[in-house]
Amino acid sequence: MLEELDMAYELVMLPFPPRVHDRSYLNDNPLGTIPLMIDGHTRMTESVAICQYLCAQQGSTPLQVTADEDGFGAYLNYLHFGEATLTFPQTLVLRYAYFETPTRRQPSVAEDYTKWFLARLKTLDNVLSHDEYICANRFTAADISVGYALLLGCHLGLADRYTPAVSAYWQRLQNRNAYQRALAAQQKAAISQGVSDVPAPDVRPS
Ligand SMILES: N[C@@H](CCC(=O)N[C@@H](CS)C(=O)NCC(=O)O)C(=O)O
Repeated sequence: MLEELDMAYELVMLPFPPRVHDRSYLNDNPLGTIPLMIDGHTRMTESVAICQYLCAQQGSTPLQVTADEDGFGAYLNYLHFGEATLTFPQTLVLRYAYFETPTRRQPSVAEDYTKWFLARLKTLDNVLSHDEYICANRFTAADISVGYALLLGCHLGLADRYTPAVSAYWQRLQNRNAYQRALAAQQKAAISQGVSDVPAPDVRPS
């Protein structure tokens, strides 16, 4: 979002999950979750709210859809669909396929919620088989929200189970210059701060 908006920022990387590997982070964010965005006195931990906040900081940006536009309802819906509906089943896959200790892993739970995630993704097909972006006929913060879930799906090894329309959409999102810059910024920050930019597979959040 920051790269798309061309806003200056400092990126601090943390070992994942910080609640286990960097407990001093709990002083900044008692939830222990990432992301945490700090802007002056403002502290925010909800990704979609951060996107909305950054849009508002810009005043006017095509990345948000305003109430007087046709796609306003779809924009709000998909903005929240990404974080609320798509990443929820993914967190169960992450936990029960990767983060739990081997004896507590639940392959059947992981597979059930994988299927659930993939079924929810299919609902995007109706739009993406004829539109390039998820709403308003242009790239918006809603694509960033849905795109994050597709990125996480890749880390979970699910990309080859995306439908052709979703795969093509995900490729379009990855081709964006801002996305490429964000990945490069993450890698540079990880190297200079001595933190891996890929979550360790065998840690266990409580
Ligand atoms: N609703 C939050 C979710 C934040 C969240 O749960 N982040 C996960 C990573 S995607 C996390 O930090 N988990 C580590 C933990 O719970 O200790 C958002 O909008 O970003």
